[in-house]
Amino acid sequence: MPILTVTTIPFADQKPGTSGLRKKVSTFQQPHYLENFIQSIFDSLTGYQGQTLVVGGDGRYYNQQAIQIILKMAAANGFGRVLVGQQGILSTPAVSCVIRKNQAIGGIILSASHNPGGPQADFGVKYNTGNGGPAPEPVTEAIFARSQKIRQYRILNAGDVRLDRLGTTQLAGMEVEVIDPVADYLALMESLFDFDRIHQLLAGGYFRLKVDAMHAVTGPYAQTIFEHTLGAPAGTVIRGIPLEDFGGGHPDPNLVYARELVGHLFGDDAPDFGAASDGDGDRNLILGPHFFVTPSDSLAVLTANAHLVPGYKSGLVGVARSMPTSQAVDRVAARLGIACYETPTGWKFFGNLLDAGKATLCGEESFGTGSNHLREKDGLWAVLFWLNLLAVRQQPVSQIVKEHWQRYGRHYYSRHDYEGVDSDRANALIQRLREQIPSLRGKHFHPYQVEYSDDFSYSDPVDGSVSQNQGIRLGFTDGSRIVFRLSGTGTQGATLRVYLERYEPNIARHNLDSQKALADLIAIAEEVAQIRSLTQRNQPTVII
Ligand code: VG1
Ligand code: CO
Repeated sequence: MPILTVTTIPFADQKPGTSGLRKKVSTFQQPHYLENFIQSIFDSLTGYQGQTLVVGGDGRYYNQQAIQIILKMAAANGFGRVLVGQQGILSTPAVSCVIRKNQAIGGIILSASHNPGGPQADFGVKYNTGNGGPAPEPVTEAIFARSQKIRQYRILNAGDVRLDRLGTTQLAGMEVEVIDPVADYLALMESLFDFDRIHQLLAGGYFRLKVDAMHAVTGPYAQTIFEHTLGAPAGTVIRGIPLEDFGGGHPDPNLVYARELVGHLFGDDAPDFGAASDGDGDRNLILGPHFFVTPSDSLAVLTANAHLVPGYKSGLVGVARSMPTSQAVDRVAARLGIACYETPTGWKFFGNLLDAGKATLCGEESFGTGSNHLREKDGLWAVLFWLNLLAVRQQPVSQIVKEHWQRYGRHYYSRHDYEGVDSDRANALIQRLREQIPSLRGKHFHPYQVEYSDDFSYSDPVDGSVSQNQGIRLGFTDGSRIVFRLSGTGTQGATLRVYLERYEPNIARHNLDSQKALADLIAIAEEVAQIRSLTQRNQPTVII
């Protein structure tokens, strides 16, 4: 089979964002576009000859075509073996798991995560390194730099590889092994959680679970784990079949996009526990009957209860959260006497802390939670962690969270997203805020006073790398915060995210509606940032 060396020219826009390169499908379908980016990944690696690569995706439109291109390029570039999920399916946490288990040099995940799929929608490519985690910034910068100079790529002139059957085939001297996407991941989960106890809970007939896989990658994982292994009845998993366009939905597990599940949990005869995952299976939504657990609270509750779960009963070395995530987990860490790290948004910043043994649990306000079992956030892991807690504590979700607030105080939290804003306007808003930073310090906004304001900068405690301009923070003297930043995962215009947090120690005031509890801070955010006039939007597109 001949190896072709194809002449190409760079595309200017191949800079990875918060989580990989995300563009419209039509952008990826341009001649040479995907090939340039893949060759840029390979060119920025050293010593990949003969090594193992893991490839899989969330099942969205163009997943299988992209995998065929990658297999032929990997063979032409001299990789020794590629492990690929059956039908091209591998969730992001499963890729992390398979890389680690097989000591692969890295993995390529075809996903735009929570972004919609289909011919008119989005596609994405993420590269994960040998530790199983998202490529850190120096690596993504090297890939981008390479993409700006690329002049040729190598690809095999060969027919497609069958991805529907398990087993090994040869592609010009490279082994292609089609693997069961679920098996290794299930084994890892069994090693962390008390499956017998969760089985008793789910098969007992009195506890009802509903899991919304949103027609994305988690369907086969959730069905195997909950229905076939843990005894939950058939029908527990809804929207369980991965579809190329996610059934027209938006696979973002929040109260807006997981509408059907929310309907069940907030309806009459609500199940005892509800959960949803995003497109590539790395995020989670946790619901009890008529009760929503914010992701920031979820991280704090898991940290406080980790000793009840087999995989974590010997203790946590530390925790880490992204900067905009609420400080609820900080209070738990302080009480446990363990370190708490604050990183920029994006899972890639947790990798060094996990590798260095400085953190056990990590989380983000954007419905991502995970631990040192992998180097990715992990949606079903979080669901299993909660089910393990529920099986041990035998209390409703709301009671567990309310008792947590009683012990630690409540962090009211919300994020307001303004999606699809004109990029120039969004950049001008952030620039204007940046200029105001010095003059905001000490300023009074009744009843709050600004204690600090800055543009968050992170120095990695392991490798010393510095990441600047990670979000404008306004911190108030009572611990409340407002954070402004622009999303790095969108494909159209800009998304402004405004994060709001207020601490309430008084138990008598723990049952307010979040938006009401945060009303003063919402007004301050508007006053300081002039969101309405500068974005020309009267209200957020999404409030979570
Ligand atoms: C968003 C979230 C961030 C998350 C990232 C990737 O990034 O805020 O917390 O890590 O998505 O998640 P941004 O830059 O749009 O705010 V995933 O599951 O979409 O790969
Ligand atoms: Co995701």
